[in-house]
Amino acid sequence: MNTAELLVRCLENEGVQYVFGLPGEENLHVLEALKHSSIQFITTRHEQGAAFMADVYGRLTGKAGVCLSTLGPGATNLMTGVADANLDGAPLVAITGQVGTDRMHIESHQYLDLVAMFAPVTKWNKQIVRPSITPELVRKAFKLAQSEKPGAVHIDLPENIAAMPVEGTPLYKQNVDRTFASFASIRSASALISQANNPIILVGNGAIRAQASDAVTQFATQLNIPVANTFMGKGVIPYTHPLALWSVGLQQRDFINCGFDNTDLVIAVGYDLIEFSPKKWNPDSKIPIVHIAANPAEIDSSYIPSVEVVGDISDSLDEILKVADRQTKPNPYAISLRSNIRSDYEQYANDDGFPIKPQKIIYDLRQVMGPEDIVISDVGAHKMWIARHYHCHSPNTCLISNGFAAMGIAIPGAVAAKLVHPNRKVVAATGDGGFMMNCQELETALRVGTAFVTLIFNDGGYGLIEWKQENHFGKGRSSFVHFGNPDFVKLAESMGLKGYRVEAATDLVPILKEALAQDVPAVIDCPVDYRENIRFTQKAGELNCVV
Ligand SMILES: Cc1ncc(C[n+]2csc(CCOP(=O)(O)OP(=O)(O)O)c2C)c(N)n1
Ligand SMILES: [Mg+2]
Repeated sequence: MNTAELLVRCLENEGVQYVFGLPGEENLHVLEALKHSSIQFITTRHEQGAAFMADVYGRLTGKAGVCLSTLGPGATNLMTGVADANLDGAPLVAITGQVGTDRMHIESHQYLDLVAMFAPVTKWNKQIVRPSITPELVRKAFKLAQSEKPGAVHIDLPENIAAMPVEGTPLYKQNVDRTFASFASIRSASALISQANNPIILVGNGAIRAQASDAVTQFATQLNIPVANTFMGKGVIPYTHPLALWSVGLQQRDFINCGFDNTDLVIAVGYDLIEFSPKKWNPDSKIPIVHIAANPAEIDSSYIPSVEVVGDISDSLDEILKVADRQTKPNPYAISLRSNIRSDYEQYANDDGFPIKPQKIIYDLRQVMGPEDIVISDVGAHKMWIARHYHCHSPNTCLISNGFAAMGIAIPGAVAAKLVHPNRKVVAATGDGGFMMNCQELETALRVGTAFVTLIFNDGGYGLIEWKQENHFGKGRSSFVHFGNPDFVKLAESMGLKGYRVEAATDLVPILKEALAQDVPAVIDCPVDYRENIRFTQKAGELNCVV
C-alpha cells in the first residue's frame, strides 16, 4: 500500500461517497487509489465547481464534502469554493496535490506554498509530511470540519509522499457526545423570556445545522413568540406557521425591521453574526439578547447577550420551555406585521408585466416546487429577492450563500443537491452573471445524470451592483455593469440540454413544469424587470413602523 491508498481508505472510513475534482499530474496516485475504492469520483470542468459541489454536499448532509485538485493553478482555482464553505459553516475537506518534498526549497514549476495559501480560508490545514501520519491527519481533518461551527479544512499531499509505501489503518471514529447548557443559564433565560412583553426569535443557520427546527417550532408555538429567520435559516419553521415572520437580512430596511424596532427581547437561536450584522437590528445596543447556540457568542458591540445558553439547541429550548411562564396571548403587533408581509408577497400572484418582476418569478417558482424540493440561489439581486420572497416548509430547501456569498455557486451546488436527493426537484436560480461563471458544470451535470433546472434571471448585467450604484449615486447613474449574453437556449442545446425562453409572464409556470419533468438538465432564460430593485429601495425608504 502507498500513502495515497491509505488516504483513500481513510476517506472510505469517514463514509465519503463522492470526491469532486479535476485531475493533475501531481495527484495520479490518489486518482488511481480512488479508482479501486467504493468512492465515486466526479470529474468537474473547473476546480471551483468541485469545491462548490463539496460545499453544498456538506451543507445538505452535515458530512464533509470532499474536493480535490492538483497543485498550483488547480489549487488556486479551488480556493473560492473552499472559502465559501468556510464562511458559510459547511463542512468540507479539500485535498491538493503538491510537488515532491525534494523540490519545495527551490524555484519549482507550478509550486506554491499551499499550506500558507489555504490557511486564511480554512479552519485548519496541514501537509502530509510522512506517510505514517495519514490516519491521524485525515481523522483530525474530518473531526474539525464537521464540528461546530463547521467549515473547510485542507490536506496537502506531496507527490513523492503519495507514492511511498506505508502500513497503517484508518482511525476509529469516536462519537462526540452532545453538550448541554447549564441549569443556571436555562433559568436566567427563562426568567428574561417570561418577563418580556414583545420578544422576537431570530434564528440562523446554527439551528439548521443542529436539526433544531422541530424544537424551535414547538418553542415558538407554545410561548407564542414570532420567529424571523436569516437567509440561511430558511425553513426552520414552516412559512405557513401563524408566527412565522419570514426572512430578515436585506441591506435596507423592510417590514420585518419594524419587528426589531419594537421588541424588548431578541432570542437568538443558532444565529451566525456573519450573515446579518447585529448593528442592523440593534444599532444602539439597547435590545436585551438571549443567546442560544452550540457555541458561545461572538464578540460584537451590538451583540452583548444578557445570558448565553450554550449547548445542544433543541435540549436548551426544551428545558427553557419547562421553566418559562408566559401568558399565551398572541402579540397583536406581530400578527399585523405578518399580515403586511403576506399581502406584499401575494400581490404579485397575477402580475402579468414583462419582463417579469422578480417577485412574480419567485412566486411562480414556489407554486411549482413541492415542500421538500430544493432551490439553490446564486448571488446577486435575484438572491435578495429569493431571500425576501421564496419561503420554505422545511430546512435546507432553499440554500443561499450568505457568509462568503460567492457568485457561481448555484449550478455546481445543484449538482450536489441532486446527488444527495435524487428524487427531489432541484432548481439553480441564478443571475446571468453568475451563470456565465460556472455554466461549464452543466456538462458535468449531464454526464453524472443530475437533471435539474437552471433558471436564469436575465437582465444583461450585474444587477445587484447596478442597484447599489443607483442607491448610492442616483437613478440611472451606474457604470461598468452591463454586458451581452449568448443565446442561452442555443447554448443549452449545444451541450445536449433542454433550453427554454420565457416570452410572457404566463409562460413561466408551464415552462418550469415542463423543464422539471425532463431527464436531462434544462436551462430557462427568463427576462427579469429589475426596475423593481430601485422601486423597492424607495418603498423601503418610506417605511414607517406604526405600532
Ligand atoms: C465571485 C464574485 N464576484 C463578484 C461578486 C460581487 N457581486 C455580488 S452580486 C454581483 C452581480 C451579480 O450579477 P448576476 O449574476 O447577473 O445577478 P443579478 O444581480 O443581475 O441578479 C457581483 C458582481 C461576488 N459576490 N462574487
Ligand atoms: Mg444579472
